[in-house]
Amino acid sequence: MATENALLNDSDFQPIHQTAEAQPAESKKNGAAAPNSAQALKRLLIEHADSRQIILLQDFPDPDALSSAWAYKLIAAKHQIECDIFYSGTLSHQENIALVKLANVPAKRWPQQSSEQPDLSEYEGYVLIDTQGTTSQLTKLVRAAKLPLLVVIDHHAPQGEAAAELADIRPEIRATATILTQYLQAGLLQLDRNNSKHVKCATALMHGLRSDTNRLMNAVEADFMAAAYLSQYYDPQLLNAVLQASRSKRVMDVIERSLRNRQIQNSVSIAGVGYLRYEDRDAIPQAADFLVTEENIHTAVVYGIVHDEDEELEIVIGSLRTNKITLDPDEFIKEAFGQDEQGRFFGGGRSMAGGFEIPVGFLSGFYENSDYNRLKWEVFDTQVKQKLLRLVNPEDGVINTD
Ligand SMILES: [Mn+2]
Repeated sequence: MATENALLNDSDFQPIHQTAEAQPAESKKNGAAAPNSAQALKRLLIEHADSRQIILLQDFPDPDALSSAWAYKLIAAKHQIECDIFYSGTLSHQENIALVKLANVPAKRWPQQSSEQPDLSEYEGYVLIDTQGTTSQLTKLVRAAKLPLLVVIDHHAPQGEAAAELADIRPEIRATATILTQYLQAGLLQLDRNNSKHVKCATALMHGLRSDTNRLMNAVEADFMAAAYLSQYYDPQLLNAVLQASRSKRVMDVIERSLRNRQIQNSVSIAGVGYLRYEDRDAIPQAADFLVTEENIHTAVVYGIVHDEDEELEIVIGSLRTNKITLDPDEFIKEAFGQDEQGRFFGGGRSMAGGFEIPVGFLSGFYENSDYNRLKWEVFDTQVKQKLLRLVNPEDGVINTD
């Protein structure tokens, strides 16, 4: 999965939202409700009534994607359109797992076994939500099956290419959940407080829009309006339960390792955490979030080797967090690790956060209790540290590997 797509899936790589000034003239300032797109969607659903659609999410779906897809599915069901929601990666963050379990979000992982995979010819077309297809491994499957792209609903900056029957892409809005809520408000589906599915979906949307706006800190007027609307239907206790989702012991162990292994230079905290399982990859950004809270530290970088048990595939994954306004995570990561043979950068970032993925390639393969694992980790650990410290501490250059 060490493709550029996998790289783009890390939430650290979400394209930076355009500022209000950079919007095209026709889109309204602060993303005010666009009644036309709701009506256009309604027309499309009427035209495609009585069919099946497949909704694709980014490989590591977040609450914004999961809740928005669910809202679309409920809206489409009113027109006898049955939607299946798929993603190809894993649910890693404990809050996402809790959201799916507690609220029964009907999203499924794409089966690895081809015998269990759905027959794509049964679908009339595919729908992209909270992505424009560049962050999903499944895009190539549906394209190969010649499924038409029916709808794109997203708030990331336009990625070009995808020609859809209906595209509602509004970068001025901070969450796709806001766009879906606007559809609900425009009458595409009347929520009912006595319908438990509706209440759960409204709760999921509230969670989605809160998490994409840093608990409404980065919200624009449209997001607040959507939250106000959802406040009539959502279940605050359920939302609280999702937010209280506790970290697994393995995630705690990774955080503990990062704390123990951290090396501090020039107010930068750097920690290698060794091997971790694919499902626990989200422990790395969580550890970086934690390390950056230490006194006199402005930036933290945490990395480890993630291994996938069935695929014998290993990737070095790292996350950067910074509070330093003058440090551009995108520039820092690109400068530190450079590009691969194809000219692709090993990582990048957005404001305050960045990440990188470096394939282990030929050296992949995890052997139980072997020296090989330890040696391999030492090599990668030294190399990653070297690259980072060259930037953090340009004078000394060479590092002590003790
Ligand atoms: Mn989003």
